[in-house]
Amino acid sequence: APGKNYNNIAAFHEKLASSKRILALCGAGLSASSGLPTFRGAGGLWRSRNATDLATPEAFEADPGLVWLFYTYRRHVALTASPNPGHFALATLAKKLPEFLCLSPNVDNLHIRAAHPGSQLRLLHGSLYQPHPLLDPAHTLDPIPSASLPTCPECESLVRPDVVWFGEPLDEAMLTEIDAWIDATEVDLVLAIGTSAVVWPPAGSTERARGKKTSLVTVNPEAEMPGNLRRMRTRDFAFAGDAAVLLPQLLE
Ligand code: BJW
Repeated sequence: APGKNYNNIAAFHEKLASSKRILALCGAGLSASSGLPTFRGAGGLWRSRNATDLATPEAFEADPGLVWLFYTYRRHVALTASPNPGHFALATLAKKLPEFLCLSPNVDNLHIRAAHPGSQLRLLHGSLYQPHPLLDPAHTLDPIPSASLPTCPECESLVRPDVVWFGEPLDEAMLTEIDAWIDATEVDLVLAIGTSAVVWPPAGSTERARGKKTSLVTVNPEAEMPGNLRRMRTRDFAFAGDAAVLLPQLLE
């Protein structure tokens, strides 16, 4: 059950001030305030299709053109968006605290555009801006008329975005390194920001980092949902609202 100070900013500031090792897991909700749709809940539809259904190898196999359009749309929306005060607050915390590690499955590049130090950021699900397989500039790409999409000159498979789709493995070395970081010394604070925390392995990292003295802090408009409150321990925090508004207050 939550303690009586579970949504008290002053109590959180006290915990933050004494925290040396902090792990954050961000989610699509962090970028929601920048105008980027989330995957689940309102805004999870693109042209009447579920965003989570399109982010699969099966969808790419069945209709590569549709999936290309979806990612072209996503790149466009991400490029016209800007990092919000939540991204900047996390970047500022990273510069102040060398042992702050931020895990983000967001592929929109907004952490990088907020100048979050790369050594304190792990992009779990890749990037919207990276083609895969990597294209050697020496090779020419197939043109993209309506009927044909680019393929790899080496292996002839369709070029696809270098993001991790459902059922695909995350970078093994990255996961090993994140686990080692978590296991090295107990993490004081785990921030779960704008994430439904249902997708593994990202959700597993927050669980793994929850030691005996660790406080888990949820920042989400749905932070006070009964299920979340039930799972809370007395030293945990839950702040209900917009990450772009709350993070600058919480991390100041
Ligand atoms: C705000 C806000 C505001 C709104 N402020 N908050 C059963 C059990 C356990 C695991 C599995 C299982 N069945 C299958 C799996 C594995 C699967 C999985 O986890 N599935 C679950 C859905 C059950 N995982 C995988 O497949 C992963 N790979 C893997 O496990 O590989 C194993 C393997 C090993 C060896 C060989 C082969 C395989 C890969 C997962 C990849 C997910 N990819 C996507 C797409 C990435 C590319 C792209 O962006 O297009 O990642 S799917 C999508 O979901 C995206 C997100 O990163 C991810 C997580 O979503 P997130 O970030 O939590 O967002 P939402 O939309 O869910 O939530 C938004 C939240 O924000 C909400 O809570 C709002 O309330 C809140 N919010 N506005 C703050 N202003």
